[in-house]
Amino acid sequence: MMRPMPSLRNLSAGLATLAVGAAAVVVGSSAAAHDQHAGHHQGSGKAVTAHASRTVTVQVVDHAFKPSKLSIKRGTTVKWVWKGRSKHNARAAKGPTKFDSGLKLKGSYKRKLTKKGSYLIVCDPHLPHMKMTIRVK
Ligand SMILES: [Cu+2]
Repeated sequence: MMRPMPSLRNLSAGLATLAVGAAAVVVGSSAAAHDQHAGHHQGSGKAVTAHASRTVTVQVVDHAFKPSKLSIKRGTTVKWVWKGRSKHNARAAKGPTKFDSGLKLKGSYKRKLTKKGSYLIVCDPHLPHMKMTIRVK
């Protein structure tokens, strides 16, 4: 986190995006490792339960969401990671809750989905074809 990675800035946008993705994965897995570690200690059940929800990653590419269909449990966090060269957004056009990542070129956007139902996620600049569905059970 504190360590600057100046050499990565000189790489192509695609590689930089990959680096961002890799960094995010490192953060995610260290958090997961922490949770696992906590799970080995008896008596920390409440805290572990609170951290038990998982994260599912959706890649935002030119011009599609991958995967385009998700079926997840309530409480799962969906993380969209931008990988393309065009700006995209991830907006819940239909569903129990509404949200919008805003137009982005890189980086990521996370949303914890706590309400059951069917969500239609669209990218506004690339409608009608750039969309995905998420079913929260
Ligand atoms: Cu798009």
